[in-house]
Amino acid sequence: PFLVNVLRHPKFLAGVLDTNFIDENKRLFKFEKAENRAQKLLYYMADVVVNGPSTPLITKIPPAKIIPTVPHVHAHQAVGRQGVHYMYKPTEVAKLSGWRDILTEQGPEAFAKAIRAHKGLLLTDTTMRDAHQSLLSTRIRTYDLKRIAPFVAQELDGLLSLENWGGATFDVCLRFLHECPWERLETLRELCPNIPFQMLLRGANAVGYTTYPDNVVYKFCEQAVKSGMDIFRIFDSLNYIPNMVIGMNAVRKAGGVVEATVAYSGDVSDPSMTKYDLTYYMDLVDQLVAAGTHILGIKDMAGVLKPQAARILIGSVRQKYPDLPIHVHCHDTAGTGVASMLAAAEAGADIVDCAVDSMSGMTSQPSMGAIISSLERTPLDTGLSLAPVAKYSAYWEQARQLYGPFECTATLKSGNSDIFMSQIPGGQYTNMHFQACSLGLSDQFEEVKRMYSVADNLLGGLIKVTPSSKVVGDLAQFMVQNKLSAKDVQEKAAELSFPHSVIKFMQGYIGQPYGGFPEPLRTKEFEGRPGEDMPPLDFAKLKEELTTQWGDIITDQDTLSAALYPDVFRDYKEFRREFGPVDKLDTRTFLVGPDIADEIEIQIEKGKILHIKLLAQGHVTSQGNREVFFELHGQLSSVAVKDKE
Ligand code: 3PY
Ligand code: ZN
Repeated sequence: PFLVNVLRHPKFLAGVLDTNFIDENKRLFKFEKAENRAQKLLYYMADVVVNGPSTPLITKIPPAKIIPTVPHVHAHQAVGRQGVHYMYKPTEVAKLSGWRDILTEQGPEAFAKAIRAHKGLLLTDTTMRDAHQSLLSTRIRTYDLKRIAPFVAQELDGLLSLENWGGATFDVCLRFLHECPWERLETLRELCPNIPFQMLLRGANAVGYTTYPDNVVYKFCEQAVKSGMDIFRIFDSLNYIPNMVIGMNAVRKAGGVVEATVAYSGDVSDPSMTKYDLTYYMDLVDQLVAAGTHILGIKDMAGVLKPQAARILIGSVRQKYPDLPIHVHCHDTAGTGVASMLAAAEAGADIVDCAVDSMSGMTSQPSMGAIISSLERTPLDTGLSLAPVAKYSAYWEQARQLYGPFECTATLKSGNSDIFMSQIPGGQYTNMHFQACSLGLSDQFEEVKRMYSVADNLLGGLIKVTPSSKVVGDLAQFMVQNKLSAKDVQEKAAELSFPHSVIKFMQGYIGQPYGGFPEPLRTKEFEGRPGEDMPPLDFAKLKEELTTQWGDIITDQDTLSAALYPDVFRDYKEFRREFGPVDKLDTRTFLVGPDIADEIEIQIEKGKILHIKLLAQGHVTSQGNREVFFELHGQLSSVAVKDKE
């Protein structure tokens, strides 16, 4: 079977095999006997059935018993009721075209020029990243992404990009989904070769929450490009340029498209809000242009960029930089998303972000179908038609029901314009709402929202996005829990044991805030860029250590995962060693296990499908084990698991 992978590899097909092939493609040679993997998966299902979910479920909504219908595509389908796997034939790959052709043939500068020269409004689809980060706690699995990816490649090939990686997805993949984020990226790339992929890079924090040594950021970007990433939206949570420049240089060196991004807070249409005014933003834009960004991103993470503010800000950038492609991102928390994106487009934005209809709205991005239809037969017509969008949306409407345990609508029923007061980023808004409301403390959410802006003021009025938003949120919650007013915090600053994130911020660990650190909380330890003095990470040594530790093939991708998230990576490896390739299970089975008599299909590799039926659970033995009976390919198979009850 692994031979088949090798034989289908593009480099192999193109006949450009060299002596480095095995070394660069260790993933292809990484295999374990199918029987072992099958046994581990039975053990996983037995454990979930006996002891409950392996990943914490957030709501009480069960995953629906549904197999989302994949709209028809032309790719060759390996037949399977659930484990549909698509494999393009080389002739089919050749037929696909899209914006990625310009990028791969002519490079980032030409790509940026082509965006600017394009007449209609271009769209980025965030369904595969920010939409589920905001609505479903980032829990969408590769399994469901890869089923729909060929449809997107074929039917939505006019999209400028698919945002499908980065932000919180990297961490959540490893930590909660027990799957490899690199494998996700590489799989999607294979299935969708024609549309550019886009990711969110947190500047010097890469896809983490803290500063890493510079060489980790460089190596991360280099590998991301190798694994198929194209466009990097780079931001810093304080708009601290030195942190962003690290990311920008790393992306440029790796050959990716640099989309340096201004994170937007405040309100440029309100003359009374003076800290983050138009001059502040234009000054940032000047610096990012000078630092050589290919595209300028404007990122409204809380959904507070009102239409009038979009006209002012984007209009000013467009006027000053006629050749600069502008890409705008927002959340629809108040419900102003579509209006703001239309205003941004009219003021000169080239690209705006949206999510497919059934994954749009509220704390997610505004609706793709709404934007497309609003612009039909206008000079900004997107050229995309609603028919495939409707099919794509229908898929996600069904697939979303599998994620009931993470569904934000378990508590959140509508948008809310009070976001203009609190300015909480989309994903954080959903999380905080969950936290308060699932404890039956809806009133407390009102208090936390109010306190969020009080905390923000105490901290000097920050740009709020991961991780600075966490600092503000943690302080707000700390104040609510301890019944502290702003005055209490200021007067008792020396005695209070502030949350860790607040202390780290005050010490300068996430960067320098615009306007400086606020008194009297200031406890700054050092000036300048936090990563400046960090010694480079020795990747060769880490890879060797991991290889010794796991006695296994460790890829460069694994080494990067371990560099970014050492503990999470260790847990991931342990989990997979015990339970096997759980990413191959359909989502319902992964989350809650099969019901008795359910017939499960698991495609553990191309052309190899396991047919499994859960038969019964036995009694607990004196050693505390419980036997679980399955049918595997019609044969009785039993697994004993420790009953943890
Ligand atoms: C992230 O950093 O993950 C974000 O989505 C910020 O908006
Ligand atoms: Zn966002």
